[in-house]
Amino acid sequence: MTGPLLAGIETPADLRRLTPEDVEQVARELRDEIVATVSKTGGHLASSLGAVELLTAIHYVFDTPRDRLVLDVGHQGYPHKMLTGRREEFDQIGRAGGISKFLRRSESPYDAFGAGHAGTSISAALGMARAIEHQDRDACAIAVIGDGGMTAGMAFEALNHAGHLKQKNLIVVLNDNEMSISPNVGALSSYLSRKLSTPMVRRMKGWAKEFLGTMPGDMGYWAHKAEESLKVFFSPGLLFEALNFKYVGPIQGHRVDVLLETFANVKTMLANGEGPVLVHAITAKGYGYEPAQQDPFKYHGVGRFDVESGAFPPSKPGPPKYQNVFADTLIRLAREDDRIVAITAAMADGTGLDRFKSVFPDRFYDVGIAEQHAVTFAAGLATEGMKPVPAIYSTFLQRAYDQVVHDVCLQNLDVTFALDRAGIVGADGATHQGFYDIAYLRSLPNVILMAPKDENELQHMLRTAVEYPGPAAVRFPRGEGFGVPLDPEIKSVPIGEAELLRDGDDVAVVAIGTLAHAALDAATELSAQGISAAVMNARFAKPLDRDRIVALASRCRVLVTVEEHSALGGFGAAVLELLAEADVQIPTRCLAIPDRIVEHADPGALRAEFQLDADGIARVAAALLAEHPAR
Ligand SMILES: Cc1ncc(C[n+]2csc(CCOP(=O)(O)OP(=O)(O)O)c2C)c(N)n1
Repeated sequence: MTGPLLAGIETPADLRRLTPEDVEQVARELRDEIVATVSKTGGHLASSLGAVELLTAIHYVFDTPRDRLVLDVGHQGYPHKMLTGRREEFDQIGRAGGISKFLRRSESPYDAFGAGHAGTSISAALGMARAIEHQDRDACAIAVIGDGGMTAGMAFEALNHAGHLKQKNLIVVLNDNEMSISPNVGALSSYLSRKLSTPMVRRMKGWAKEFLGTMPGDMGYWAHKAEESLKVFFSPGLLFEALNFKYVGPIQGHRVDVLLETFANVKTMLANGEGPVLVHAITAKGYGYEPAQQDPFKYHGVGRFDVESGAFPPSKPGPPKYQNVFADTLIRLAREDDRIVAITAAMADGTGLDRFKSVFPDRFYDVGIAEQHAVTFAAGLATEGMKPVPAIYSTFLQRAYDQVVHDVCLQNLDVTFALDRAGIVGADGATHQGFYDIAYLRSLPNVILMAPKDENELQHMLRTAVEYPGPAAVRFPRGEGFGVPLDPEIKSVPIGEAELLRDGDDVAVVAIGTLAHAALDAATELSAQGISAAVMNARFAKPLDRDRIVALASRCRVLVTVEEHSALGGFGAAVLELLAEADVQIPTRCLAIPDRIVEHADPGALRAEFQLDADGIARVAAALLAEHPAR
């Protein structure tokens, strides 16, 4: 269903051959095709629709890829992908072997910088702009960042540095739709908001005129002056001008004519040495597709839907999602203990904490896309005797590593980290995989780290973590639980205690997290082959249950560890360290995510590929046993 103009665009050079009037038509065709395709593939709909005109105009006016275009997060990049030679592959977005939902340098020379996490674009573009200058090339770097992305501390670090350098070939385009995934939060967001700069400024200008009009002499002139300075004072530009940026805006981000003219002017400004420039474009998330524009939150990341009505297929009743069990449990615990407060970094919906917010609005904090601040804010709360629970995806807590080390663990503060999306994430791919948290946490002092085998154990572990007086983390996966019954009473788990789920004496399978279930199924398969397998649910990656693991390893012939985490520095590595230290010699295989980049694919297929399913575990265990028939 590719439109006639779009069909002729293989690269932005083809776009540049069109007339400015045609560019509007290209934008319309892009929008239709994005809606039609995403309705079948799923993906980031509303953000991409909101950036259609912006990205098309940038590719038209600037000479990409010579001029470097850096998109923050990359989730709004679908129009960019379609204009840069990936239209044919677009229906495979997020599928195994298909193009990524975010940006990858390996995917296209037009993806100047890989993305997936928010807040990085200005730093990267500044680095590029600087390199271009070092190498005496004639080009610029353009960062496109949302008002959500702008809440990331890194964005300000970069603005500060760019302003200091007075980087002449740098453009920052602020794509301001007042939305993060949910409505954006923060003082900056209200500062940027038109609500401040229109009716209120008008009222203030009126008062000023009235007041000055009562003054004698040449006050008409001064009234006019005052009006002007009020306009500047309340213009969102002041902040950026103070950081040495030339501020252009606010402009209407869906008017192709306005965008083309503005970017052409900005190009001239750069040529005149007036950079860095910040272009403030006002856009509407979901623009041009009525259902998404009405409810951009619902259409931020979508599955399949019906284009005509905007309706999603009815969700099949299934087991509860981990995030919801987490949030519901936290609500129950918070009813008992008013020291508990919940913190999210712009993921109230994804973490389930929107439920907590509706029950305890005063004990809920959305800090914006600011994981570093979230962690140190939690640390501060903990110093005063509160029990903060930052719920942050495993992949996003990476951003706040030093805060975890320096502010929480070294001070042994009572912070509970709820690490959602730990393990394989599926369509979101490499940037979002939760593969490193065991490694990055277990090396830290004071922290305890657990992973539940199912949603019922998640409840108990959350209580354990909250009651533990120091830093504690619970990692749990994306998606639905197993549908196991949830114990009505939430009991804490003894710290560092593993549980033997099944006894056996040939093979010891020691699993952490939800793969304990696959390990149990593997044991059933092995017993059909006459192999007796014990299955242990380790529960804790730190502290390990030394006694139980050593006892089991001492009486079995081979050992297999299982985890949905990187093999390097993970749970299996911890078990090997323990066995070495305890002088237990046992042939061992560690099943884990291999040391390579794992792209988007179906989670089940990836588990099978890495032998992290029942068949794989059974196969590895049987082969290991065959290699070591006697001990
Ligand atoms: C470090 C980090 N934290 C959280 C996220 C999850 N996330 C993806 S998009 C998004 C909102 C981005 O909002 P904005 O930059 O305004 O773009 P919009 O979707 O509104 O166009 C968030 C919070 C992320 N990608 N990276």
